[in-house]
Amino acid sequence: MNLTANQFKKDFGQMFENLYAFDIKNSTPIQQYTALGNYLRILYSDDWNKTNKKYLGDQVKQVYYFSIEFLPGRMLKSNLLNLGILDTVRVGLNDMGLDFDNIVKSEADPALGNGGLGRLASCFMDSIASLGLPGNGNGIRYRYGLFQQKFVNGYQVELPDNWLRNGNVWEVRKENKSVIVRFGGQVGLVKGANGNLRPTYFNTQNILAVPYDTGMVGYQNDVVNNLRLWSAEIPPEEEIHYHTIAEREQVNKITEVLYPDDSNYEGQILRLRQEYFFTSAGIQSIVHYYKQTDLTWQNFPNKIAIHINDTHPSLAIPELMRVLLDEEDLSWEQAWEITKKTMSYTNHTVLQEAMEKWPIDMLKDLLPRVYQVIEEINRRHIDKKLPLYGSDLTYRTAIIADGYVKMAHLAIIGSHSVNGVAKLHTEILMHDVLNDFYQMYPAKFNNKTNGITQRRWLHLANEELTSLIDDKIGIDWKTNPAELKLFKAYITDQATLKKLGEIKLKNKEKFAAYVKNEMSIDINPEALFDVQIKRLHAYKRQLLNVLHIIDRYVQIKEDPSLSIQPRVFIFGAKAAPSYAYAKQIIKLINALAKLVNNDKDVGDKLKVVFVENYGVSLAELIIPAAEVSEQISLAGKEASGTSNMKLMLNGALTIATLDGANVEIRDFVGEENLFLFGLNDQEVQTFNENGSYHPREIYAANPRLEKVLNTLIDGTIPDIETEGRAIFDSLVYHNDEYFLLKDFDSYIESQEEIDQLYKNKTKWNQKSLINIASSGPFSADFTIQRYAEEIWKIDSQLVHLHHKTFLTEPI
Ligand code: 26Q
Repeated sequence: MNLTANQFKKDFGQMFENLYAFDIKNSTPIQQYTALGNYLRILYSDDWNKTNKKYLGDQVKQVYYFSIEFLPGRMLKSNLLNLGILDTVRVGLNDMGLDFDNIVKSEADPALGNGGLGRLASCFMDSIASLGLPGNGNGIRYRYGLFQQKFVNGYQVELPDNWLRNGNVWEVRKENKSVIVRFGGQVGLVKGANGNLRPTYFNTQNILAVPYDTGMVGYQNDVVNNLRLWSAEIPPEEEIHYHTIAEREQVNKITEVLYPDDSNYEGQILRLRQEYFFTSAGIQSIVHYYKQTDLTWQNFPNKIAIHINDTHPSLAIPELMRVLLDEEDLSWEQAWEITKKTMSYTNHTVLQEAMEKWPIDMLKDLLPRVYQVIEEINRRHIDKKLPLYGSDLTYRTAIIADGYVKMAHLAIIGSHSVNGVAKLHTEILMHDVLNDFYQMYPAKFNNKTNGITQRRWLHLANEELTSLIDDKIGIDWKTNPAELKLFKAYITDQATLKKLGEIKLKNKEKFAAYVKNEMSIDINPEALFDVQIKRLHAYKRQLLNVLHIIDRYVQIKEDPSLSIQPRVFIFGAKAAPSYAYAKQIIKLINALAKLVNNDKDVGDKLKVVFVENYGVSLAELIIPAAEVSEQISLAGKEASGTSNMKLMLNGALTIATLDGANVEIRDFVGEENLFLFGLNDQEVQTFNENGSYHPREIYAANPRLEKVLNTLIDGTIPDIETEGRAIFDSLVYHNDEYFLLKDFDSYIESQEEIDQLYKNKTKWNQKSLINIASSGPFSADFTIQRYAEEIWKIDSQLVHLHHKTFLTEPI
């Protein structure tokens, strides 16, 4: 976009006065932010409109990414960057005497997701637009996002996240595109226009789904795609039926708040309502759009791809069937062919407790017609597969069984593609968790290793590192991340290595200032910064990290003159409010932090910082300051992980188990440039199959570990009587489900290697540089290119992309 600083100042100043009717000199940062956001939205509105018109006019195939979570982060800077006016606007605002960083911080960070899955959806939206691909997001406009986390006496307390308090400059309410979503009632048969009987709903509760659209601005390519989030309202014509406040609230409740669980399934009816609400609204809106063309129904899958992000939107399958059968009069066979060709599904977990299944009666009462369709899908599936695979295998794949509707089964049977999110994860799906389906449909299964957008996670989050890379290898890595590998040429360039170290130190100082300001903790920027940032879950093993910290503490207390590499252990994590064990671990970390941070014997040798309210914005501050990336989940449990990629991209060295995408990271960066430890997934499986793991024996035989564990119950760490005992018992007496004791020794050993390496700054910076230079393959641009080519069959609409495939680095 062409814009000079002078033009900007003039237009923006005018815009501000039009909006607020007073001089910008007297304004607050929030007002400045609001005006700037409005200014930008208007600036790209023409491209937004044109992009939309082009897709419709050229009848190009489009993908719709259905996700119950999107976690976009603040959008001001990324829109400025993608519009190509970040520097211009920064200069302009500075000339006007305004504080750009303060304006940026005034934006609420929309936490409309729990963690990895939601953030992935947003990285994908950035890549889809930046590649010029015709793609749309479909989700929920939660009135309240993921809870705000506070620590009170070391315990997690959850507060509502009122992210819309000051409005939302990026969204456009499109009341004219509203649709009705129906719940409950009964199904009857009514004669249709062609004389056939068609199923019809009676006595339903009708909810108005109102879309709010947000532009997804592509990276300097004039493309603006659409993210559509739905909000539930009372239909105006039905106001008369809502007599009490309680009745009205029932409607608002549907899109009131994001469920804060990310790995533990609970069969709550409101959650099911949310799932059907945004799925049905999305399907109806796509069908309306499609009917503007004069294409036949058979052409539907040639023009529309619908992607189901985990099973949460899997009702899209019976819902599309319902619309095609009941409203468009297609035959079952026609509708089923179209549906299967349209739908694709990504699995994000192997944890049994996270697999969605709904009690039959709940689904049947809430969605009677959808349930009939699911029954028929199931009946035909069983009929067809029984003679081919026999009854054991076939019935294990039933959608309806044991009183439940199994959503993963529905998603697999109703899609043409099923993918995992990292090589190992996909292997485990094929050969273990979903093996029954893999036997039936081998061709549906494929891997799409996750990726991250280098624009937000390097360019915006780490501008200093970006300038260094730009200086050395040019700027093409921003559109072709494979070029990051050119940075390897500087592996022996002392000046570059030194600069790398200086940039890291600066980022550490910035984070240290935040910690001082917010938490009144002094951390030494010269210490090693060790980072674990992700949702709190037993399988992710934050507790193993804690055992290592306690081990250091014990050593220092035994010999206060001990010479040891000073480290700051940094945690960021929210726990699901109902996840008691995770909350006990939070309390433990906070209690340990209080103990070590105030112990005179310890001093700078050991600090523990648990930041409150971890989310996208804090990640942008922490990741550039990180030197060690903790990716220590029990092998076989983490589907992919994506913080591993962001940390590597910013020069952190990884300590990892061979889990999730750590496997590919190892492949690309080389075994000598990261620190591997612990059991592999096969070994874990063998222990589990044989029941041959006995943590009590390890406890009894390993005095070093015994000392560490005893601190949980002997009063060394104050104020954790209950939590310390529960955690100790889970490890020593309740069989340590995640093999912490087993992996302890090899983890400690790797951590010692890290300390040794850190002493040699040149070698450390060399490995850091190799990590940065090896992270190109983990760009979401590559991931999305593979989804586009292999699953969605959609093409870039950018002219120059027709001529060359610019992404060259396959995983
Ligand atoms: C389900 C039912 C009811 C309530 C909540 C949920 C629910 C919500 C969110 C279940 C799961 C999630 C989120 C899962 C998630 O974030 N998974 C992560 O996905 C990342 C992207 O693929 C991976 O990198 C991580 O490994 C995986 O844990």
